Amino acid sequence: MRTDFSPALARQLREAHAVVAFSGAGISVESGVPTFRGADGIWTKIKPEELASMNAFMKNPALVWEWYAHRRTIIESIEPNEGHRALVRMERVVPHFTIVTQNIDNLHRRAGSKVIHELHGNIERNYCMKCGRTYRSDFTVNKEKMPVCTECGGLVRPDIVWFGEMLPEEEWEASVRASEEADLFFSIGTSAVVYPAASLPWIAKRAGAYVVEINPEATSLTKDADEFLQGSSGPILAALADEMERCRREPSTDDRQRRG
Ligand code: BV8
Ligand code: ZN
Repeated sequence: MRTDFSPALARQLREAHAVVAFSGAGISVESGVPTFRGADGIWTKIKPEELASMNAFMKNPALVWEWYAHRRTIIESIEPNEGHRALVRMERVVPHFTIVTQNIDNLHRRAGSKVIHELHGNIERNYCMKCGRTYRSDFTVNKEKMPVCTECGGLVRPDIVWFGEMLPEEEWEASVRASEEADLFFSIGTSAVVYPAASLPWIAKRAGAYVVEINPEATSLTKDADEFLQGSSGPILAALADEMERCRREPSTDDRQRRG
């Protein structure tokens, strides 16, 4: 188990009152979900605008649905990994713990995290573009025709934020607020290139948070992070959670002195 944390990080693990875990596709790699921009990433095979955009959906909805159905089958067949579970453990011992995820794979929720802001939507949800009625992911799609709403005949689309689309306002504002109030901000498994989500680590840093990046590779954030823990997120998050649980269970030395 890794315990060689810097004194600054060890102090944060012991004392941080408000913590944000900002996650990207990398946290789900150990569960078997491909990333977007990595060596075998999704975007290496197809261009995002061909499938993850409103134009693509209007041009060929069945193709876009099939692509999401394909990703959904991958996601439904896998489990959260030790990284997702480590964040659940942290949430239990930190007074204010917020997950802000760019992922649409629902794995944080399935792992048991409670406070989650989904900036780019969730592959389990779909909605009617006309009346807003929501449909679960088992909503069957008539491949010949556009998927339509049983209530009003409107188009039904995945509840996912495509390029050029606004992020859900409440989720975005809550994420900015949590980042501004964070003592400790983890950026986990994200290339930090998709805006506005990617601006959150800098928002946190400007507001005084200790920013820790967890990634096997350096990213555009690495030079500005307070710490860069290089490696796969699962084992690193598990070791951080171990340390957090250990030092928050035992009273710290100054607690003992205070208690006399
Ligand atoms: C918007 C849903 C306002 C689809 C996604 C020029 C400059 C700046 C911005 C822009 C620009 N041109 C356009 C924009 C805006 C655009 C944008 O940022 N484009 C980028 C690409 C330049 N943003 C938008 O359009 C956003 N909306 O701006 O609205 C607006 C509105 C109207 C008009 C104008 C403006 C909407 C963005 C949401 C797009 N939707 N996904 C789908 O998933 O099907 S984006 C997609 O990228 C996913 O959501 C993903 O979450 C997100 C970020 O990717 P990552 O999660 O970081 O994944 P990635 O593969 O990149 O990286 C994985 C990382 O994991 C790597 O670093 C790797 O090293 C690491 N890793 C690998 N293994 C492991 C690991 N880490 C840990 N452990 C491991 N084992
Ligand atoms: Zn409808």
